[in-house]
Amino acid sequence: RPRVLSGIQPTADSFHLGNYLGALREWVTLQREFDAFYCVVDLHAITVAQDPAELRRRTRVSAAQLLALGIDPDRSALFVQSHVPEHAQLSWVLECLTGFGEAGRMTQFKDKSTRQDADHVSVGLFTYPILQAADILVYQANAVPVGEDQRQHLELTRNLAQRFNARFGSTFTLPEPKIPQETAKIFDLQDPTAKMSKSVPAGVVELMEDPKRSAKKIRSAVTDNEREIRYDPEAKAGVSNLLVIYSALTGRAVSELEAEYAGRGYGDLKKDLGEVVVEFVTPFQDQVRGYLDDPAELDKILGKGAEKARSVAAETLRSVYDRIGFLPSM
Ligand code: AQP
Repeated sequence: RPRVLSGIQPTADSFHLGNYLGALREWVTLQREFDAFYCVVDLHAITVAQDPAELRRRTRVSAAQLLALGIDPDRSALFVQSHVPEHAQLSWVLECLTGFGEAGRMTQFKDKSTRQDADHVSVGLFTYPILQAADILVYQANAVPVGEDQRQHLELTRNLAQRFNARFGSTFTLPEPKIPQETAKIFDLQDPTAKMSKSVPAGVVELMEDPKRSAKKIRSAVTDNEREIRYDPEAKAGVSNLLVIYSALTGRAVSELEAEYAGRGYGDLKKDLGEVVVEFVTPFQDQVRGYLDDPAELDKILGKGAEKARSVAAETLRSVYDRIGFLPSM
């Protein structure tokens, strides 16, 4: 079966609606057709400072959320990145194939590094996309479900795979990004021209927050001075973002929603979408709490996932080490 890999950082108490609609929803769907490897990327998390106890807690919270969203650990390998050392080992090899200028062109690094002063920006943040390439290539993944913001990193991954293959012989599968069409980029509710992002948490709907708070955030979403409920991302970014979220959570077409809300006010749309979100997150949160009530079981699931992942990753690393000329260890 073809393989799929994706990861998410354990850097918040909750995933947000952008993570879910841009990527995680697709993770759940793809596990039916693909041999899936899904990880909580704690190595990526430490590219910015983390409190150790918080990181450990959030790693479990992240895994619990993935299970509650429908990742089936009997089907997919669900694991923690640091439990599979081959990610970091392959990353080093790929770093040695990456040009400094090439890494410097990554726009996410540029965006994130300009938010802090230079002494607080780690070298790890700079090499983050190379570790991400290793995450993907070590499983020979065919597909990578991610949001639009990851497109450039996927391109780097493909370039590194091609470069390695050209220099050392065909070794890596070239992965394709799987970026959803409608929900590739969910926007911030307070600034609908910016990506919904936990780093700038003005208008972010968190899946684990009090559902009443989410509904309130949606009711106070920034829209525009017109009255018409119409999908037009250029002229009506706020309303269009709400329609996309509504459509994705209910499975109803945007055109159907436009027709239903024709002649009605933004207040109606926001109130109804708030209810849709509450209905979605309430049972989800109950399930997450259920998984967190039994951390030993959760750790067991993650242990099993890591074992499965490691058997695949170790094989790739062995062949990489051999091709680059490392002496086999006896
Ligand atoms: N707003 C978004 N719309 C669509 N997809 C999104 N993703 C993130 N934000 C949006 C996708 O979520 C997945 C997990 O990404 P991550 O581990 O990089 O998560 P993150 O970086 O912690 O999430 P943020 O909020 O984007 O944090 P910052 O701002 O710190 O980078 C990825 O597939 C991503 O595309």
